Amino acid sequence: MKPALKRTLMIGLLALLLAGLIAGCNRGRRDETPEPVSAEGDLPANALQIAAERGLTPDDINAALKTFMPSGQWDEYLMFASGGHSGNMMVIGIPSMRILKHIAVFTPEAWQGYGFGARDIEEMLDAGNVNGVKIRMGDTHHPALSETEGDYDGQYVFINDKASARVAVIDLRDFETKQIVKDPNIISNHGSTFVTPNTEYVVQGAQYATPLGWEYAPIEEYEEKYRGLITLWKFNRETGRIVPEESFSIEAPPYWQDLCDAGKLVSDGWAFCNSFNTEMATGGIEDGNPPIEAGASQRDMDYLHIFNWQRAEAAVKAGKAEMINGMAVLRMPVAVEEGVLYLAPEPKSPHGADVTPDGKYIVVSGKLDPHVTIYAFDKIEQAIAGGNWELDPFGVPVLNYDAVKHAQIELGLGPLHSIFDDQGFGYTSLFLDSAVAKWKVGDEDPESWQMVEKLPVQYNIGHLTAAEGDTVSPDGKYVVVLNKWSVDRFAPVGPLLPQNIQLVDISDGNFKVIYDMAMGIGEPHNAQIIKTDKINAWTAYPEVGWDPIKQEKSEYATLPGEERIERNGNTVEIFMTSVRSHFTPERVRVKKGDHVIWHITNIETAHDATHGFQLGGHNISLSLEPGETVTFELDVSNDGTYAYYCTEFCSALHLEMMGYLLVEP
Ligand code: K7E
Ligand code: CUA
Repeated sequence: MKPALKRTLMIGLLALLLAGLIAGCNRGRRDETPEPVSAEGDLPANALQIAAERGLTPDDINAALKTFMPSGQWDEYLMFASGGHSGNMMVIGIPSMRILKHIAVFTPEAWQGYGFGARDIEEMLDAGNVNGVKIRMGDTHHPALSETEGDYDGQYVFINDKASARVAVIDLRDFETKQIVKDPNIISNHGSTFVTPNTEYVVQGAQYATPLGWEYAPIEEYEEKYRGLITLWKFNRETGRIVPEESFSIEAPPYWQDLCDAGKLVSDGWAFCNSFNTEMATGGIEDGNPPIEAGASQRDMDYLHIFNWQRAEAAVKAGKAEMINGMAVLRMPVAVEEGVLYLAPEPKSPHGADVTPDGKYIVVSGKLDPHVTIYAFDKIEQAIAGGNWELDPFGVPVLNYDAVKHAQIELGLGPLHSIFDDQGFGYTSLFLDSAVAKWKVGDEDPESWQMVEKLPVQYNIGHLTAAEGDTVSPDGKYVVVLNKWSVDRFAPVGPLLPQNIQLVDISDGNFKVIYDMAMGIGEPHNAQIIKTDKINAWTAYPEVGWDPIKQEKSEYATLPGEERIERNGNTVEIFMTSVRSHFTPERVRVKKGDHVIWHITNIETAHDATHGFQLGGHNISLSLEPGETVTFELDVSNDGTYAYYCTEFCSALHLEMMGYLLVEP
């Protein structure tokens, strides 16, 4: 037997042994359930004493009992929260509010080996570069779980980058980012991401208007040259990728499009984006103009954008779009002609537009208006069919407000976003009031839409979300409020404070905050909450030598015994394996000036047997999950002696899991 093969076999055996040990003590969920307490109250004798010593109220005890997660038990729900200007996304268990994962999306993240050398990931991040500028940050706002018939299906999640108008696709088999696409015609998005009911499209509304392609145009020519945009990114569920060639945009007036929601059931085929700054203020306080925030808040009404993506798709297929910077764009006059785009007045500087679970109503919150305004979809259809409109300055029909407005509910100050439960209630965040308003979702009778009660939250709530609360079948049970300010809620940590994410119990008629969670790694804007059992995540990649970006076996997969170093002129290619507690080969010799292509396959298949790889002095950090093959490339410009080592404490001999890169002068 060759010594190399013998060694590999020995290492393999050792790995198996260790894997067995780990599997033996790690069965996931608690499998031996101790006898639970009975309802008659056989609590430990000191329970009340502990509560008294800690100064807990009955409400506190109730909250603790509802959120405590016994060791080894799983949360019932997973919340996918944006990370705001951290550029990433978080997965949080509910009701425990434990952070389970920080998913790297737009911003490099060393722990996950994301954006520190791994070649496929660098290429994916580079697809989001703008005009040759390497973009390695983002501002994520609205995660959207993939849907089937208007219900979350647990397969994918999408999220936007507001700063550079990009959209990312994350595969929920491994919770990793697979694709980043850049809109070629806008530079900021906000009404993004939202999916159509079968994830045919990922919807993206723009925000700050620019000329299409963000080319230069004097700001004095704002009305002529600047434009808004709504993009429908076509999603292919089989490949798990957005298909830019089958995607298209709808040109819109240079109002600042804001949040969007897709119609569902009766309103399937339509989508709704509100907008602000229909004043078309552009600031210029230096030139004696009103400041932007005042200029953009002068009118009593802004415009809800109502568009039909199915008609738009048909018009694009019929060749009615124009290619602009490589993207099919339905220009405004065509969109109007084809019955794709309408507007409806909405009060005043609105923020959220949310469709009720039955798809019949659209709820709009005006930031500077104490009401939510409810539009009935059938009234919108009637107004469109009856031509009940006037034209805006860009020739887009503005439906008659009184004809489409169905009801208004006065909720309080600064309404932003709305979400729904399973008992026929809506919940709206009130930013200025620092409260959540609970209201009755009514019916055809406008009087049936009624305010119920208000819950103070701490403080200045932005979005709120509920268990499956924006699907066709909300679950109720929990609302999570994402507060912008925490002020005095947590121990001081310097001037930059965490946000305060609060869990609200809405089960059985309750309406109470039961958990405060300090969110110290980003400013989550929106979040979605899915039943944990809808997720079918892998515990290891399906085959050893897996390429997670392509989701297939890698051509560089290296199995035990196949490890080697190949030299071809100045290019050195390394085929390495990792297994507890060993990288093979252990010595890599190259010469200064060589180009190194380095593949590493983690040949482990055991649950949780991840290795990391960092190479000092070269900015290389990889995460090698069980079965994964990763490639990085390096121009070795400095001679010297460098250590590479495993960064995951994977075994008792983890510290010994290292090797030397010897760069000869
Ligand atoms: Cu912060 Cu939806 Cu971006 Cu409201 S958005 S809060
Ligand atoms: Cu592998 Cu530590």
